[in-house]
Amino acid sequence: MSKRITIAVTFIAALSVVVLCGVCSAAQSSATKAPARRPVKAVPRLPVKVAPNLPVEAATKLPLNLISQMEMISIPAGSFDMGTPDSYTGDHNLNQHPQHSVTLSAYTIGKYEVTRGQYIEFMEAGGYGTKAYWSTAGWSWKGTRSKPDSWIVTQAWKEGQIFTQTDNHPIVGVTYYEAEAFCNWAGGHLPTEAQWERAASWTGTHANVYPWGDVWDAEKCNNLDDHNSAGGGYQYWQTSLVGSYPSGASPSGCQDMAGNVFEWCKDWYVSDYYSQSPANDPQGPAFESGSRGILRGGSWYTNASYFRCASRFFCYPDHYNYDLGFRLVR
Ligand SMILES: [Ca+2]
Repeated sequence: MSKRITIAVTFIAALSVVVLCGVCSAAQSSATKAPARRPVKAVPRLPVKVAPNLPVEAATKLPLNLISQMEMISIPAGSFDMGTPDSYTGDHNLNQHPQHSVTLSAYTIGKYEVTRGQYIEFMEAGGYGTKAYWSTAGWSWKGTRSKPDSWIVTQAWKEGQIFTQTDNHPIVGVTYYEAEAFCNWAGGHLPTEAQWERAASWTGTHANVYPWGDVWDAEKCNNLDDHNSAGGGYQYWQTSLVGSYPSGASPSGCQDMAGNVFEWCKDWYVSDYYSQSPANDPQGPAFESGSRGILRGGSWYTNASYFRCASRFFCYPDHYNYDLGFRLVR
């Protein structure tokens, strides 16, 4: 692209206030800082490790930096098993019961997480500043912002631990509201939880525990324990170029459903929703003041316990983080 917004600011000072947490301790601007909230989920305490500052990689692996080139996967109408069986008693199994059958209308979902290049296109087209693309709550939150607070090229998540984002890395540092506005501009919406989980897990007859199958394999996604130098996972503790783990694709062909970045879903979180949700095209509970958005899939910052397709996490919609992005549904 000939016209590009280039922001190459080392952001260590600004982000040094970020609480180290892979789920819900996102940086929050002082302008919108809310009263202190308890972390939603505890995360493992990580050992101190200094990562090398990678050179900017040539973003030529996949032509993903234009919205017109976004690859969408067609998901046919049908039913699938959503949630976690009662027999499962492992990590992060709360609020995923009962496992239940859900019927969805046909839809398409991004093969990859939305990239930084695609988000730049949205901004350059004027979408970020157009009220029509924002929810009422989102527009109110946006205020005078002209760009996300932390989508910069150089992500510094701890002093000495820095990684670099190219146009073909997933966008990070965007709130639920900013992800929602992008999707509206792109003619779609964030995945509902059901759409996300169906695309991540369903083989046609069986809900995989992980996108690729039922057995954890750290080399099939970008997570704390993988050693895939192509993806840049373990070596550098950073996002990877989208699509760097093709062997970890879901049965429907979506990539990085597990790992790389957590993904915002459209639904708002209520703990017992699965016991009352409609059987057809569930859209989640209604938004209320204090509602939290759903996150799915784990990230480069989390370990094995976060990657089951049925696992649910949640976070306030004005949070953003260096391991939090999203995917488009139309
Ligand atoms: Ca992901």
